Amino acid sequence: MALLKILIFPDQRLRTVAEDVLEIDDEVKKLTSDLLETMYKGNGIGLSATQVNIHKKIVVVDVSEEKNSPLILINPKVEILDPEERTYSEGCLSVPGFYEEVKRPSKIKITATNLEKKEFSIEASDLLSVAVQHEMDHLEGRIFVDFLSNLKRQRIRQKLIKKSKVAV
Ligand code: QAP
Ligand code: CO
Repeated sequence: MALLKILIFPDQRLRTVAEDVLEIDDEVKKLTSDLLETMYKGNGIGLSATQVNIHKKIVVVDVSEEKNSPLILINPKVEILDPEERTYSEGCLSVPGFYEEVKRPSKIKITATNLEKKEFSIEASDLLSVAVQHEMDHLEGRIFVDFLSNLKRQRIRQKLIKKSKVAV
């Protein structure tokens, strides 16, 4: 297992569109395990491969209280079951220290492949639905700050740029 370095907004590499995983091999298995370790270490509930500069369609999510229910989604696809939007305060390990309200469809159906190469589908609402939509956005190069006003996004951008200059 290894901790991975997370790209911080406005790093342009977060805008890369991920490619399909063609084969679930040892490299993919190692990556999912490293993603989970990195997510748990950062007290996150979701992390995408994009955020660690690996541009493959892999996300991990764990919305359980005990942090013992990892969900691994390879080549995930989403279908909206209830388009009525719900507002949730979202954060992101790539946007540390900022939480803002985002509206998304409330209920979705996710179809993905697991590490056993089996396709599976689950229905999600509430936090799981938000987390999966947020993580799948990363695979398309989208970040939750894209849903905010230009002013809010620019403020977050400037603050994170300043912080990265003093931190290193
Ligand atoms: C996406 O985000 C998410 O700012 C996952 O200082 C978040 O795990 C979906 C985190 C909320 C739905 C609701 C953020 C950790 C973790 C921070 C995360 C921070 C430390 C964010
Ligand atoms: Co995120």
